[in-house]
Amino acid sequence: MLSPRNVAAAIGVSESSLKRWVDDGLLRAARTAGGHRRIAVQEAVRFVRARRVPLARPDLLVRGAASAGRGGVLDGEQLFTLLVQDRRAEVVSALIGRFLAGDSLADLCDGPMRSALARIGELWRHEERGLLVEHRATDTILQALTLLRHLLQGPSSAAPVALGGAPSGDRYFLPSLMAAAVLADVGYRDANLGADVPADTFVRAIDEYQPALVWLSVTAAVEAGTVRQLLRALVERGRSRAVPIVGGGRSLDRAVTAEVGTVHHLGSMAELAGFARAHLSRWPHAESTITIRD
Ligand code: B12
Repeated sequence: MLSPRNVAAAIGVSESSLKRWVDDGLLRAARTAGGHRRIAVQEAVRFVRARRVPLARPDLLVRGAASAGRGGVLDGEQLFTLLVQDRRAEVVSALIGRFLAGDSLADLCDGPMRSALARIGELWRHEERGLLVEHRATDTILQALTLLRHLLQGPSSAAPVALGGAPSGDRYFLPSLMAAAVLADVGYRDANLGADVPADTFVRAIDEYQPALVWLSVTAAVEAGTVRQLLRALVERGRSRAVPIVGGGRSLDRAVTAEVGTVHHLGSMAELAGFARAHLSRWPHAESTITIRD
């Protein structure tokens, strides 16, 4: 929880202006036992993003978020350089800076993160250090995504659940983590099962979480039969409650999703966000309005 003075200094306005925004209901605050206003970091972040408020001192708002918070550009090329040079703190602060400047999580994933990782994925062919860089970069992106997720406003306990992961044999955990973060940004309670999920665990999780949406991300070259079987099991499990199954990832085969049918095969995090937002807008009446191809 932050004091009005801290939030005011982060934004670069006077404390009295900030207190007025609170009193006018623009910024939600709690009161301490002594009657002092306290603002949750997530609420301050929501306010800054929604109103596109330029930040004077983002580091006061989020530890580690530095000058990039003013909205400097971050393209795949710059992120690639920072990752190769293992400049972790700068990667994290640059990504958080873009997020605070109003970029959606989906834009960050499909943009700089995807393109920097694609270039890093080519290094091992030419350089001995390539694999080392790949492992380090994966961990750095993981740290940034984890921090970004903490900055999102937690969904209400009534929010629908989105559940997903990667199939057995697929050890890539970033794509599924990205999907989870993007869906949390849209307003779902995300239940990320992560990488390498056995099919029966996936099905059990559907029974347990009763999700409103299920995603499957396939990055490793998993056997088509494994993916087909898993998708069939997910479709079958979700059918009674008309739960949409959304598939994506570089190795998800269009022929397989077409064969299984009723799977929404999408190509990016932005498409996932768009689909999920439309689905959420129909919630809690989604059951009667979602049509599933058979
Ligand atoms: C990090 C990485 C690794 C890490 C994985 C760490 C981990 N546990 O996650 C390590 C070092 C272990 C690794 C190992 C290997 N890797 Co590797 N790896 C990568 C790398 C650099 C990034 C992968 C990643 O996380 N990308 C981030 C994701 C989010 O980006 P994306 O896949 O493009 O996903 C986008 C869309 O597909 C979509 N999307 C993804 N999921 C979903 C889900 C839904 C529902 C929706 C709607 C959309 C969606 O949105 C995303 C964002 O825009 C890629 C390069 C690349 N281009 O991605 C290579 C890459 C995947 N690896 C490759 C290879 C060859 C290997 C190795 C065999 C050899 C090697 N290079 O070391 C081993 C074997 C791994 C194995 N057992 O399968 C190849 C795959 C080639 C192929 N077609 O099979 C790639 C493409 C590199 C290359 N160009 O050669 N790798």
